[in-house]
Amino acid sequence: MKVTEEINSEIIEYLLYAERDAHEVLKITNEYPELNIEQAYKIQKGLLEKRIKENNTEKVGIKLGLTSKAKQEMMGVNEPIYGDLHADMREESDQPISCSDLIHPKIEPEIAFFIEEDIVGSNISEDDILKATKYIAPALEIIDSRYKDFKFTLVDVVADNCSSSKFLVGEKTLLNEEIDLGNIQMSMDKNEVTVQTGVSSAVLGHPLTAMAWAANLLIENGGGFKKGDIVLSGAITEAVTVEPGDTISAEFDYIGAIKASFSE
Ligand code: 0L1
Ligand code: MG
Repeated sequence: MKVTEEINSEIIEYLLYAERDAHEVLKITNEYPELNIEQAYKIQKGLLEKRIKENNTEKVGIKLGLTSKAKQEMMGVNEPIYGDLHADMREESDQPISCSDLIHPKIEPEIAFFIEEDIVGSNISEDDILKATKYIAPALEIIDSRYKDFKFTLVDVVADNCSSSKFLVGEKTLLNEEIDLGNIQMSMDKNEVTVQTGVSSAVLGHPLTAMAWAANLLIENGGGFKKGDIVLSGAITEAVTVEPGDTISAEFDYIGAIKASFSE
């Protein structure tokens, strides 16, 4: 299918309006069933450029999605996906997050990587990622698909910046040899009841595997991890629904805990 500039702009406006107005919309593949993944990333790129202008914000990092085998199988794909994080998506633990501008938020525990130098070249390895990362931190990502009932195809979700909505990053820990990155146990509570437990190996076997995969694809697509980027490496467990009044806390081996609370 040929995606004209007009269709591109129309889809971008449709998805940005859904986010701005906090209302769910029908997935774009209902109207454009032949859209492919390359076209979806092109739509995502245009959407992110427009979002930056409209919200007077800037890119601060990248998030990886669909990094667990379980979620990939559920969607019938064998690759993760990526989207951007903007400064205005970042929240802090000491301020409740208002649900008034969210549609049907869910939260997931992740490990954040702080990139200290541009990652360039080809065949980026897990070791290259390690060398370029100085700190890691516990993180929570709030995803809020703009699509009705949180249901979509791969193409839909890529165009929608991979459901990105908000994120929180906790205190940084200097990456050191004592941290077994592929075996970080995590426990997440909702209102003081444990709702998810998991281990970092749920992220494609090892978060560095997911990071190296993303670095290579990003470079292939003309981007890449840059000095200063915060990268959310993918959910360790299934996402959990949140609503006003909820408090979520997640505790990780080696790197500590992080909390988020939600208000009307
Ligand atoms: O961050 C994520 O893993 C979400 C990716 C998109 C799929 C979803 O919204 O569940
Ligand atoms: Mg995520």
